[in-house]
Amino acid sequence: MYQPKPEHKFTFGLWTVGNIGRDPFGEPTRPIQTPVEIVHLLAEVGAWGVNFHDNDLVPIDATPTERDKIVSDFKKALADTGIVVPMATTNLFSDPAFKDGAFTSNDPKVRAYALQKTMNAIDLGVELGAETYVFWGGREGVETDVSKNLLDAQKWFREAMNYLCSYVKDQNYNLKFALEPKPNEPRGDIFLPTVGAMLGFIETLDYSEMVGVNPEVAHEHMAGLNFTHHVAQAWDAGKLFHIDLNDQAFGRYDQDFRFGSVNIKSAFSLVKFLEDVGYDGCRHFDAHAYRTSDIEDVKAFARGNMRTYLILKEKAAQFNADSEIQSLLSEISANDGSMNELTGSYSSDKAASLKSYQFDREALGKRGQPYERLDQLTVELLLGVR
Ligand code: GLT
Ligand code: MN
Ligand code: MN
Repeated sequence: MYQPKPEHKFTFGLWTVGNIGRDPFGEPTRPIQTPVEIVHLLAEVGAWGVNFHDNDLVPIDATPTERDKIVSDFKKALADTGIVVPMATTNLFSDPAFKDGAFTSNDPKVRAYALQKTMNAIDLGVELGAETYVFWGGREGVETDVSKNLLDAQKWFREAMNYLCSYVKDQNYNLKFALEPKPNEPRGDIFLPTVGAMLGFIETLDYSEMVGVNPEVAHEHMAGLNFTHHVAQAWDAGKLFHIDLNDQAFGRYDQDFRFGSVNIKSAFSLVKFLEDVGYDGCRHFDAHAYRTSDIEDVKAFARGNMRTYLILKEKAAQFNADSEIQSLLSEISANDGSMNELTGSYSSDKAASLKSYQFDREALGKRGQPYERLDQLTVELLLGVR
C-alpha cells in the first residue's frame, strides 16, 4: 500500500534530494551526489520524474565538451532507470551577476544575459523531454524601493516573458511556462509575491495561453495565506500548470520541509482539492531533508513525501465516502432549489421578482451551521480513529 506509481506523477528536482545541507550559518553536512547518482536514488525510492535547473546538471562554467559528456551520461541514467524529465528551469539566482535580479535587473546587460541563459536552458530542457518550464524569480525584487522603478521592473519582466514565449513558438517547442511566486527570500521583497498577483500579471502577456502558475505550499504559507485557496483560484482560471509540494510553518524562513510534515490539515485540504478536481499534472516535491539527515535518511525523506500524499489521497476518498460527513455537507448547503429562478444568470424579470421577494432575515440569521461537528469528524478521520 501507498506505493508510488508512474500515474501519480511524483517528481523531485535534482536540487531537492541532492541538497547538501548548507544553510546561511553552516557548511554542507552531506556529500555532493552527481546527477546520475540522484537519478538512481529517485528510481530506488519509486519516483516518476526528475526536474532540474540548467546548472544543477551542467555547471555554469562547463566547456561544450564537458556539457556533452554530462548530458549523455544523464540521458543514459534516464534510459537505464525509466525516470522522465517533465519540467526544467533556469538558475537565475546563484551567480553574482544576478544579485539585482535577472529579467528585472537595473542593468540591461544582465537582463540580456538572463534571456540568453534561459534560451539555452530551454533548449537543454526540451532536449531531455521537458514540457513545462518553470520561472521562479528569486532575485527579481529589491531590498529598498528607491532602488528600482517598479513600473520599469514590471515592463522588463513582461518583455522577457513575451520574448521567451516567442522564442518557444519560433522553435516549435511543445512547452508551456509556469511562473512561481514567492513573497520574499532571498530578496527583501520579490515582485509578484503571490499566486493571485501572478495570475493578474499573466493576463497582460502577449501569449497568456502559454503561461500558467507553479504555486508552492511554503511560499503562500510564508505570506500567512491559505495555499489551497490560491490553488483553487489558479485551477478555476485554467492556470494550474505545475505544483510544488512541501511544508512550512507560518511566518518562518523558507523551510522547504517534507510534504505534510508541519500542517496535516492544510495538506489534506490540498490533496483533497487536487484529487477531487482531477488535477493530472506533476506532483513535484520541492523540499529537502533536514540538515541532520545522511543519504539513507534523504531516501526516507523522499519516500515520506510520496507516502504522505498517497495516505492523504486515501483519506480524501474516505471523507467523500463517509455517510455522516456527506449528510452534514448536504445539510450545510441547504439547497431546496427555491432560489433557482431568482438567481443565476441575470434577467430583468428575475431582478424584479428578487427585489419584491420577502426574506425572513431573522430566520436566516438563526440557522446554525454544524461546522464544529464536521471539523471534528475530519480531525478524527485524519487521526485514524474513524
Ligand atoms: C529554489 C526555490 C524553489 C524553486 C526552484 C526553482 S529553486 O529551491 O526555493 O521554490 O521552485 O527555481
Ligand atoms: Mn519551488
Ligand atoms: Mn521554497
